[in-house]
Amino acid sequence: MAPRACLDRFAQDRYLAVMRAFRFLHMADVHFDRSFATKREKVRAALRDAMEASFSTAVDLALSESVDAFLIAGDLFDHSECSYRTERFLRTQIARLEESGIAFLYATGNHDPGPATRRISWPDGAVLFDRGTPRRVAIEREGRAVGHVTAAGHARSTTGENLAATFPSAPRDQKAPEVAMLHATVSGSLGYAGHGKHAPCSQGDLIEKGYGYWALGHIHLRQSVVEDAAAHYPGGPLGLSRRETGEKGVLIVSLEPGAPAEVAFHATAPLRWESITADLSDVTEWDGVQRAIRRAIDTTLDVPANETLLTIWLEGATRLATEIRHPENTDSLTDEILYGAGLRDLFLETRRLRRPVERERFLVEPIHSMCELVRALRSGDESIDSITPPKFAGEPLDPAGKREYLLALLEGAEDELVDRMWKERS
Ligand SMILES: [Mn+2]
Repeated sequence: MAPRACLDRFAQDRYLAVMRAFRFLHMADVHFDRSFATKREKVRAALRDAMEASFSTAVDLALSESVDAFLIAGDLFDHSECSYRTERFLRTQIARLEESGIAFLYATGNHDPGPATRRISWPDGAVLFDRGTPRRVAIEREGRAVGHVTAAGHARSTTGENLAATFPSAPRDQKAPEVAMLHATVSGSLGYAGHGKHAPCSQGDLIEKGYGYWALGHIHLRQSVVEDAAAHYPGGPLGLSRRETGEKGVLIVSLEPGAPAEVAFHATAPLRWESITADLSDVTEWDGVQRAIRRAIDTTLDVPANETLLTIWLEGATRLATEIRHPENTDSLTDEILYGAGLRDLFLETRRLRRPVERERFLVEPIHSMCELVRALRSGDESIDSITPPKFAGEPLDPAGKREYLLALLEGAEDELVDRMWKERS
């Protein structure tokens, strides 16, 4: 094995030297010093460790892949303060890159705009883009340019202007590839509706500039956003909440002038969030509840339990629905399943549980009219905006976010209504 591996390595180095491929690691949305929303302190500490572990695994990868540059497309920090521990950690990691001649480039995002990053003592070699004006830097390897990166940062926490449109067109007839880096909201990307419109731009804005690759950040869902050009969101190197499920990591990109970018995802996160459902239909006693949940875990979770922070959506109609929803019962059940299954963390979602109801009760007034109203709201026949308060928990929400939230609340509302109103009648 060893001689072959050496030969491959040698061949690869020769290939790089001849073809002048520009190879880099693309990361975004690390959100260092994030406060994680889980009530278990041990889990919060584990997530913090996992964030550093994922970052240092990415640095290991950059070293073993001999990339030319390490790119971070914004939101390296969760907020404008950087903890002592994080600063020390980052400086150590950037020093490891520098020792291997790998350039470190970081463009700020909406969470860590301009002034925040200036408080940190960055190593001399680190290249920061913390202003909104695009700047182009050459990435050199052994004295010659192997690629160029043009990037801009967010100077303030709210940047409503189209920063991508202010980028110069990529210079033509260059021997080395041209890369652009930006923290931006590209319209039409998966999940973009739920995001603040920070540095909004269109896919066309990216295509027309002529770069070989756009290293994007902001949307945490890994994806290629443009069909006719290489423009990618890597997602974060660690899931930050129950909504950010699945493998998390970084992209290794290889780029040659005039050729399509080669983009490979590498998982680096040691912990992950997952979400599954457990059907409790017709379950009538507590043992049955426990068994149904364990069965759902055994049959649908295909990753190691001790690396998983799991959300289980309990579904179906059961006479125990109200009992299960009682916080004390939910907590006891959570603890039992969590330790029994050896999970890292567990959240039981009970909102979709229903009590079994006899359908004829729906036909009795005023229950019937109430249920019709809920149905009309859900189907869009009745405007959901008419029952929407302007703010939720003091925060203004965009219309799409409000609608999504209210529709989630209305899930199973008919059964709930029948259940409550019937009791009042009898
Ligand atoms: Mn962001």
